[in-house]
Amino acid sequence: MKVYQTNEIRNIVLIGGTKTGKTTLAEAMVFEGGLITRRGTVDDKNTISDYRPIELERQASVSASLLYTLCDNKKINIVDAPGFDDFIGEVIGGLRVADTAIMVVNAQNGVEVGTEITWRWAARADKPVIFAMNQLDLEHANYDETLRNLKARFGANVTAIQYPVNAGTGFNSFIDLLKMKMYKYPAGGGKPEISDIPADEKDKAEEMQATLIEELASKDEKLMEEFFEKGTLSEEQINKAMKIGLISRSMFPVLCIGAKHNMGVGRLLEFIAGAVPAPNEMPGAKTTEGKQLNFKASDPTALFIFKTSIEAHIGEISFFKVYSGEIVEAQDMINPSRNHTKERISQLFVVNGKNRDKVEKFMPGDIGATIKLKNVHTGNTLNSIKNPDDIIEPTIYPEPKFRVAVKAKNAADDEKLGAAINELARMDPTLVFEYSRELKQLILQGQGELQLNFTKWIIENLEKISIDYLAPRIPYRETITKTAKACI
Ligand SMILES: Nc1nc2c(ncn2[C@@H]2O[C@H](COP(=O)(O)OP(=O)(O)OP(=O)(O)O)[C@@H](O)[C@H]2O)c(=O)[nH]1
Ligand SMILES: [Mg+2]
Repeated sequence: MKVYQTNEIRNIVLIGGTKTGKTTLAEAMVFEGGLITRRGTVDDKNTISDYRPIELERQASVSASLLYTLCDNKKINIVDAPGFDDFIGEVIGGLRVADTAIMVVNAQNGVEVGTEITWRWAARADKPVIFAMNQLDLEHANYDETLRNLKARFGANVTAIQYPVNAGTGFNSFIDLLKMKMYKYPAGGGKPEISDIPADEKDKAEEMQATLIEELASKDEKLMEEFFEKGTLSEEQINKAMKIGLISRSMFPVLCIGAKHNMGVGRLLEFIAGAVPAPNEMPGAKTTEGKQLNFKASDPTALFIFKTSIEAHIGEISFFKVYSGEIVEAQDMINPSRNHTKERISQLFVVNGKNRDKVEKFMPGDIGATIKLKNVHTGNTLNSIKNPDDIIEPTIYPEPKFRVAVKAKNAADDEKLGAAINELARMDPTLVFEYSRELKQLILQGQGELQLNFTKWIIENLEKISIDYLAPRIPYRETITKTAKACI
């Protein structure tokens, strides 16, 4: 595979409420880029992103997947995050390394609890947000109402750059206000027919475009001058202004999608390739000592491990983003957070959900994976030997909300269970594990019941230890309930 340079890389994370179509959209993006020849569906349990048995059983994502696609000579790395709030740690990890969040919204339901929660995390991470209004083919899909809803919740900077001509059953066309063209998709989706805007949509499209272009021009003084002179902006100028608006979070564009039928997906990719920031157009990482890492290829290498998972037949996989320098196979690295442990990067992979391909090198800003590291926790920094001490600022995760006591079914497994849970907690920072001397129980805490069920599934299926979850014991403490007089 070609080695992509920093300016040829785009990093996005798909976030939003449950079942808004993030995984379906990810599959369509990878398909559009020609990296898979058949589009799987969540309903047929054959997407490349939702592949863990528990995801197939529940038909929902429980763990973020890394994928990538190609468009206009750009490599677009995609983190497909789960929508369920229990897995918010996966959203936070994804937001940490992505340069832009794609907020997927169900056009029938509008803003949902998950939309609000993930919006807040995107704002906290100070990342650009693009709205992908999906499921426009649902019977009660209502674009105008959902757009009003988005503006009411997230501000007037939420701006339509496309609108559907026929939302609801039979949806197949939208008007693109940047291209001033109509995109019409064949039944079953695929390549659109791109044509002039029909006469009965012209007035509406022109009015919406005028507002949009004026708003874009306001992002940059020079563009504003040019806009007043010529009355319009070129595509290149539009992309430049859009990028300024995205980075400063003063423009949140809304695009039209029908992910299930692959409608609008190719155009979304083109928009990402042209208008969203490359990694080095966003602030780099800061170290705990205040040093700035700036995605320079000639600097010493620094990798940030944003996710660790255990995969059947492979073991532990570490997912990283390169914040400075280059990383090549067989490179020796140092982990300053684990007593300066030495780690050898034996193999490097580009990952597309359940598929992996070996590569020799990653440039700064890129996201990839490696295996067989000895002692690396999620959130650790791996440095080249030239800069062994830099620690990239850690990600802040929420406090646990839910707790259970854990017991091995077979007492002989107790020690193995302790080791396994410790390992899981170091991979997932939202899991907290302790032995309570007071309760004499192993206590596991997390974000919710579903997350702890997923943890149980890993312990039983991948670690091969049968366990029970019990209610934590109530601590017995003597309480003074009435006053008494003592005779001295
Ligand atoms: N009609 C219609 N259904 C869709 C569309 N996109 C997704 N779906 C369906 O919506 C359901 C949820 O899709 P997913 O892709 O799993 O949604 P998700 O956001 O990844 O879900 P979680 O990861 O569990 O939060 C599935 O049954 C999809 O087939 C769409 O554009 N139109
Ligand atoms: Mg999903």
